[in-house]
Amino acid sequence: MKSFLNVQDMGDLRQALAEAQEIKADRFKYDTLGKNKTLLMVFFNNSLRTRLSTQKAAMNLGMNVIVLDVNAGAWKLETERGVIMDGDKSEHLLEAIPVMGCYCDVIGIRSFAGLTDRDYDYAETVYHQFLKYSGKPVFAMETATVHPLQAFADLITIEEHKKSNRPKVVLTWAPHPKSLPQAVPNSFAQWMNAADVDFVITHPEGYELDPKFVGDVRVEYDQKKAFEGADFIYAKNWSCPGVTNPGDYGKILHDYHQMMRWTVDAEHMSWTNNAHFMHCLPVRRGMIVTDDVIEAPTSLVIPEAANREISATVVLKRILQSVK
Ligand code: AN0
Ligand code: CP
Repeated sequence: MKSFLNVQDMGDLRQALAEAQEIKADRFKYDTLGKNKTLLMVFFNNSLRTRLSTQKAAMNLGMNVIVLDVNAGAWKLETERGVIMDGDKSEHLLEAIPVMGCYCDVIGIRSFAGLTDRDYDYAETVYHQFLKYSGKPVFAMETATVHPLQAFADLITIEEHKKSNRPKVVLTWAPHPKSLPQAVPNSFAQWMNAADVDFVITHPEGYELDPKFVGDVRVEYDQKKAFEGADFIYAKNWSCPGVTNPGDYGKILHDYHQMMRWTVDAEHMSWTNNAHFMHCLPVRRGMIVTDDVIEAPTSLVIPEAANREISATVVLKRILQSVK
């Protein structure tokens, strides 16, 4: 595997889940695979889970790890080509990337969405520049539009907790005071579409996700109807994807106080089939979900985070096997 961005890069999901199970049974099974190989993790944004779980995964495989926080200690980077660099940016990404490639064997990138230029974000411009100019295999640690390590960990978690062969999984929008990317819901939808689940999405009108990720999945604007019979509730906020109105890209469409009826509380959970609650974290309590729901025994937020180590170990193992 030379690039990990979409579910297709993973191939057969049954096989991927089998590898996840193998790693979970013995996470050090491939502890010499990464000997003398270096992972460089490049962060353009904050992170707790991705930073720790991906580093742990690399250590499981015997790799060395370098972490670069671009906004804390590196030169300020220009990302656009063709600009006259007379501002506050000292270095261009087009030199920085091949330089980074000199010091490592694999690169993980958290590039995040700018949420101002839809075309720039949805073209995954920064990720593809790394792929093109680093000369190394590259994987997404949440890019502008996708977060596949999260979606893979979520799929592993659903597989471990499902009570029927084809559980009902509901992705629900929930309120948040700041504009957030669509990367998590995009990847979650893409991976659920490829998995053997009954998948439904619910959100207020205007937050339609890009068809490239959701395909023809059922969108139910009535949150209560969507929740009926659900086995898993996956909550997440996202800003306007700008599918029907590109001018609204990255915006919050309504005053969030008006949207608080979308917060997942005990009444919402009572509409379901005693569903598990899921969220990728970090989560704002009282906005996305109430304390009682996230603290309930049916909440899977910590197992999901724990499975980030497993998903990252499988992905890095695949990458190392392909560069050997
Ligand atoms: C980020 C997001 O919504 O994409 C990271 C989630 C993994 N969340 C925040 O910035 C709060
Ligand atoms: N879920 C997740 O990716 O969290 P971080 O942003 O803390 O890495």
